[in-house]
Amino acid sequence: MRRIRVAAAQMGPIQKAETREQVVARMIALMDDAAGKGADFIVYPELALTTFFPRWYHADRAEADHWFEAQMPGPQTQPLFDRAREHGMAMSFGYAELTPDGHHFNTSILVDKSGAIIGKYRKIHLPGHDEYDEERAFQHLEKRYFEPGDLGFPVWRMLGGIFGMCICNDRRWPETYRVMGLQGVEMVVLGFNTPSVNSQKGEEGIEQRMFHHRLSLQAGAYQNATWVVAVAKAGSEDGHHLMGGTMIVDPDGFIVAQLGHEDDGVLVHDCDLDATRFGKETIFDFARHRRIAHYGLITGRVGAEPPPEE
Ligand code: CDT
Repeated sequence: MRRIRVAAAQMGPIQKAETREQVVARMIALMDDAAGKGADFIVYPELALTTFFPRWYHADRAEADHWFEAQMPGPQTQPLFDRAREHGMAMSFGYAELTPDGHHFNTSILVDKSGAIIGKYRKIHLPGHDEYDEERAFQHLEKRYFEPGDLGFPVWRMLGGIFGMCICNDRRWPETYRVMGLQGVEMVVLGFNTPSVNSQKGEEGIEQRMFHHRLSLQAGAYQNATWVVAVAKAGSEDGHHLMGGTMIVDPDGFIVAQLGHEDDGVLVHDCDLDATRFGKETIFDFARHRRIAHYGLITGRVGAEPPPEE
């Protein structure tokens, strides 16, 4: 048994006017709660330090730079790292990253229990659009403010296990999990900001969106025999509602814990990393069963190309 006690630290809404100091104080309160419950590892949402700013259009992209972190840890986030080290707790959280040479990424990091950043992931599947779209009920400008990630889907050894990260929309793509699965991942952690209504299809509401969320997580977990920990930023940010749905999925694809509210709160669960073994050694023993000679289109073709009509 290799038991990791994970705390999925859901965050309620972060309003535009909220400062980094206020948000970090909320994150520390969640961490203290998780520490009281004996957690080894705390996972926060995507873009945990700010409101989901890609819903706001700036004609001049540089005006959005104040949402980005040029340093990690920086003066405002250092207290979070300090508290994690005091608790001896590993952590992962998402933020908008501005690199020294001016690149912008939607990033998450993995921090070990000594407070050292041991892993970085930059979101690869960026949803939305890059110009103002008046057809949509609200904007989703991730393609305007971020570049696609350039680090692939690595995994890292930590706490006696193998961990990987992805971010929000990545969870809907089977390739995300499989690339990590091929490196033996035992726990995938991810944060998300998912509007509860489809901006291009008003009748697609929270029920359907929650179904697709669960479907994606459960399939990814089962097909790669890995734990999946998914953490929401939820509730109404300046009138824009994000769904909840913080949950933990086991390597058989079952939801073993979930939060039923949209506020700040921790969901704690003991995850046995050895529970990944059965699936990895039987039905999803990749070395025995995969047939890569037939998978070329997966990496050779981006969009669907149906055969010519007769
Ligand atoms: N943050 C993020 O990736 N959200 C997307 C919304 C998709 S609609 C453009 C998601 O997949 O949940």
